[in-house]
Amino acid sequence: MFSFTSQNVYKGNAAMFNIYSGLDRGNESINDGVNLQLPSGSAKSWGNLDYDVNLLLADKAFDQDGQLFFDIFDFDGFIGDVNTVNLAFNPYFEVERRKYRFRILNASVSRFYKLALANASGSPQAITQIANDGNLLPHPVVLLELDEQGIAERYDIVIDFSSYSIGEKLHLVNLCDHFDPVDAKLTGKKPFQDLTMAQALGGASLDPCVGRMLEFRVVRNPATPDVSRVADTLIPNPDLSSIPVARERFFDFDRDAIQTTSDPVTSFRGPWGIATDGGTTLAADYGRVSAAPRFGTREIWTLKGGGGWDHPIHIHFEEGQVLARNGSAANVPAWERGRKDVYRLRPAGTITITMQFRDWGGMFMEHCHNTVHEDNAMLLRWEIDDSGAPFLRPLPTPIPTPQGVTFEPPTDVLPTAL
Ligand SMILES: [Cu+2]
Repeated sequence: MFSFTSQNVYKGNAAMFNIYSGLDRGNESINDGVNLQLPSGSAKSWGNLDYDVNLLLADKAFDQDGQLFFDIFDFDGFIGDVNTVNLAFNPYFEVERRKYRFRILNASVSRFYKLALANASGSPQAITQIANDGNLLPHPVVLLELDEQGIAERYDIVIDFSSYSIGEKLHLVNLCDHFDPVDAKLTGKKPFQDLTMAQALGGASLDPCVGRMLEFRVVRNPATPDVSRVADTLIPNPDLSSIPVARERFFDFDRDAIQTTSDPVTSFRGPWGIATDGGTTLAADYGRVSAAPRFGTREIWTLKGGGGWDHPIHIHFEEGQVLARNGSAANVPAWERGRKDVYRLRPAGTITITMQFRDWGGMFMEHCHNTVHEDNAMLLRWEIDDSGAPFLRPLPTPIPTPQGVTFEPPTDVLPTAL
């Protein structure tokens, strides 16, 4: 029974967890040649949150009694008509005239966002993107609007409020429109269009979640000078070019999946599924092993999506570097050149990534993070078991119960996992 992620996320069971390192320490005043001094604060030795703020975005819908409304039977996805930030409706945030880091998580069930910063007159303002998913980028990227942000993607940005006046108001604005004019409804299939700032603020969209979604109020000067900075080099990517490519794999994310197993716990029904290396599109069974890269090796994986959809695909355990979109390295934007773990495929798009499978054996998941697609049943299991010692092969499938976990043999091991 693993098909309740969308409902749990929708109810608010989604959270953020900051991770620090020697370079990214959460203290902006320590200048030791290693610490990047990103906006954060200085009171504590690390992990200051004064100027390092998490923003959890999620759309909701309410019924006539003011209760959260959800439709579990729309397998395209669920789109709400009310934005929340950190689960607050119509929020504002008071800022000082200095730099802030915002860590932005799209914690929606099915909605994509596309954020930009507007000043009081509605003009787009500069944003510096410094991280994508779990890693700082090799270099910061200055943008007037962020890319579309799929479900579970994390974008870290720095906004410098020092050039604005006390009393001024700015807004984070959503430019991503999910209203499908053909079906005349909000659709979870994919973003219908991305609007300009003028269109988004001018009410051109029939999507109620397009437009201003977070207000910044510039209220005072900082008590002490802003010593934070955004260096030209953040964290370079690991160079994998000298590691041979052990194998290439191909995953096709599509509809009309079939199911070949019937385990009452591990096997689930579509309509969504994944085809591995040109095989059948299969609905999720986490007892089935679909791929088994060898420990320590590097592989190249290409992920492909169907035409009417956009799927943000989350690969667990190992982060990848994006090599190409639609077959071309030139299609990979600067803000996707760090290490990632959620990859928007875009409609009928492909994305090619490379990963080295380090540190641990074990079983891992790969799934669409449109959580309605994930629940119905766009998910597969892959594992690092090296065909035997020192690992168990295949790894037994854990069966969680309220009384504890038992284990059973896999229901299926695909030829692509041999
Ligand atoms: Cu999907």
